[in-house]
Amino acid sequence: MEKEIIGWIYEAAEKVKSGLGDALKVDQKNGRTDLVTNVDKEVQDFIVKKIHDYDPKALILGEENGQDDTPIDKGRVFVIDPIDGTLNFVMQQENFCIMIAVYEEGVGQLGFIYDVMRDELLWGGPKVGKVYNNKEELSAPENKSLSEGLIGMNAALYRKDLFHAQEIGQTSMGIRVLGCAGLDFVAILKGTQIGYVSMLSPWDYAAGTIMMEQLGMTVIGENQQPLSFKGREFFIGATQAAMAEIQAISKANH
Ligand code: 2AM
Ligand code: CA
Ligand code: CA
Ligand code: CA
Repeated sequence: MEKEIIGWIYEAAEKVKSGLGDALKVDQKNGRTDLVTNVDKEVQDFIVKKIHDYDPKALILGEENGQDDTPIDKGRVFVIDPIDGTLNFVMQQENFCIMIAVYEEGVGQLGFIYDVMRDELLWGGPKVGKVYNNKEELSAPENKSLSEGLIGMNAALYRKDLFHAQEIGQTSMGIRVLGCAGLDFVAILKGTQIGYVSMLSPWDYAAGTIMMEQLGMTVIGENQQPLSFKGREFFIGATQAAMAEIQAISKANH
């Protein structure tokens, strides 16, 4: 299955790159900074068609095209974020990625995050027992504490100081705001960030979560509960040491 998925991702990436050369059709979703383009929708449709040619019974949970409320817990579910970092895609023509995850009966089996412009594919999970950066196997990052590393954050969360984001940031070596959830996961998987604190939907965190857990790191959702896979929620993903410190900060301030 993983070979097929990697093939679809590379093919989709070619469409994305040629889409960048054409005039993008950009629409607003919820306000002037929440955008969707024709490429987001076309890439999702393309991947969904490939999935259904491969497995007609597979279910789809995807950000675009009205496929955003499929339950995760029954059957084989493909979770798709066709372009993660759409605002970067429109404004920078880089720093965006394609993400796919596969869940079977609610268990994450495979995650894929493809940084299209850097040609960097992080993929893996329980189905293959490993995580790869292109062809190279990744080893588990060092279990660094919050004060030893950089932490990714959502800008609004930091500015409004929700969930004690500012104290978390000040305890760390510094915050990073990448505008693309997938790239925060890539940084964590490579060991250049110790965590990520944000407000995310299932397609934002599915692939990254599967690979983080494969490498011994942890994630939690709203109210220190497991991720719900329903709608947008508070998200923390971190090394085990940093997660304990972040949770201690949250509890101390309650
Ligand atoms: P997207 O580009 O696929 O929408 C930006 O901070 C990051 O958070 C991107 O990965 C973006 O994914 C994601 N995100 C999740 N919910 C968002 C929202 N309501 N508005 C903007 N970005 C959102
Ligand atoms: Ca979006
Ligand atoms: Ca996204
Ligand atoms: Ca998206």
